[in-house]
Amino acid sequence: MAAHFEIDDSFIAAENQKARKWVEEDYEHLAKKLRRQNVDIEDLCAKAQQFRVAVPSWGVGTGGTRFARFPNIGEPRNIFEKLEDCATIFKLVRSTPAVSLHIPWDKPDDPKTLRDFASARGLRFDAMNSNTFQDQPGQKHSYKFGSLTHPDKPVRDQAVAHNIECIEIGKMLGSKAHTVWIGDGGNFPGQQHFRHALERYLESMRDIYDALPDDWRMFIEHKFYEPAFYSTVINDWGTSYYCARELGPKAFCLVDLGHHAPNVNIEMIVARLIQFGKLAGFHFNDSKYGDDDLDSGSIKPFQLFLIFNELVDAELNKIANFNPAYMLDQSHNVTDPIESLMMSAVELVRAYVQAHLVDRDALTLAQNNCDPLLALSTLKQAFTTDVAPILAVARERAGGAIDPFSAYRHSGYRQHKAEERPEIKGAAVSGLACKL
Ligand code: LRH
Ligand code: MN
Repeated sequence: MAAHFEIDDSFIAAENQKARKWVEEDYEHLAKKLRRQNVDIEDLCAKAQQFRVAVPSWGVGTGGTRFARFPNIGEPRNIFEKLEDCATIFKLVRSTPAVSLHIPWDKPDDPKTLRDFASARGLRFDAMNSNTFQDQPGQKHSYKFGSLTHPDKPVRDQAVAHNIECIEIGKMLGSKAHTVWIGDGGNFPGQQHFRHALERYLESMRDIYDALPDDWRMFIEHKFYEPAFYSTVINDWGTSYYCARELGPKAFCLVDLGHHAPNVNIEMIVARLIQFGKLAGFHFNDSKYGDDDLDSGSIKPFQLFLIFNELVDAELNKIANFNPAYMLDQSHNVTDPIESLMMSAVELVRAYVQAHLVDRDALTLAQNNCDPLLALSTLKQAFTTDVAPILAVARERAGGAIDPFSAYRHSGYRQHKAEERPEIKGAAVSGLACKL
């Protein structure tokens, strides 16, 4: 395999040299400010260094819409090149050592070779994702009218077998979780029998659940619409929660931020799932209207903070069964996917550290004294604290870049990849030609 350009540690060290002076000044200034609030900046820096979020293999290729996809230069053409790009993100931001794969888009010819390629770059594999929302070439039964809930048993059996195959591949890759999102639903009133469709879903999911190794978890991902435009079988957290309860202790509810109607109080759904011990974790992204899959924190940063406020409250109170898996699930139609995924990972660490800045005693007091504005301003004080120096120092101490954005651009990585990865005319990278 021809030499592949990689950003090396000496380049990152040189880039950090340019930025060190300002970051140390800002860090010292913030440390003084936080000391007045009896907060030790070093505790927050350690929290930032511990934060982990998985990147989606399908996120490093350029996404599109049903209208068009505008390929970028140096697009990854296979799972190995996708992992190269994931490794570059990890090298610069240090909080993304895990990659979430989608099958069959990333189906490896030899799982061991893929696992070794990943671990040689410090990467491991997070939750697996099945795909019964597209028909594959040569597939016996179409998923046009559904998969795990299809009226015809042979179609459901085919979909169950595919999910079990994903779990088998995941076992060889070291994954410990399996995410099931299905687009099953109807476009017209009367098309589906709502109760029977859900019964068929549970029947199929029980077969998949039984194939899970003891130390695995199953993540049920709900979505209020699309690709079905009238009814969706697993449309909201309530239905997901009922199914997770029905299936058993290894089943949990995954919250994709874009899978809710505009203005739904997602942080409250998170608090419920935490309280019920069924929070699987997240597909982080942002949106203004539908499942827009925009960069995390780019549209509603305060909502992202409020979600992490619930997560940190649970973490500090050692809530039972609280072990959320954090993943990004985005589509990058007009940006360099590596830049978007880096910046999104940074936004998650920012929200997490700010949530750790909340004065929880003051908040509890305000809540118990029915003092709404004191409660809100206690949250806002944390949300409006610029923790960028902490995030930068945490990255640097972990061997990453103080300023990953400029370091990446200065590296010319994308241009190098354009030379190494001549575009295959008309070939779309396996994944979502248009991100649903
Ligand atoms: C569905 C979804 C799901 C993935 C797909 C790529 O909208 O969020 O998580 O399987 O995107
Ligand atoms: Mn998702």
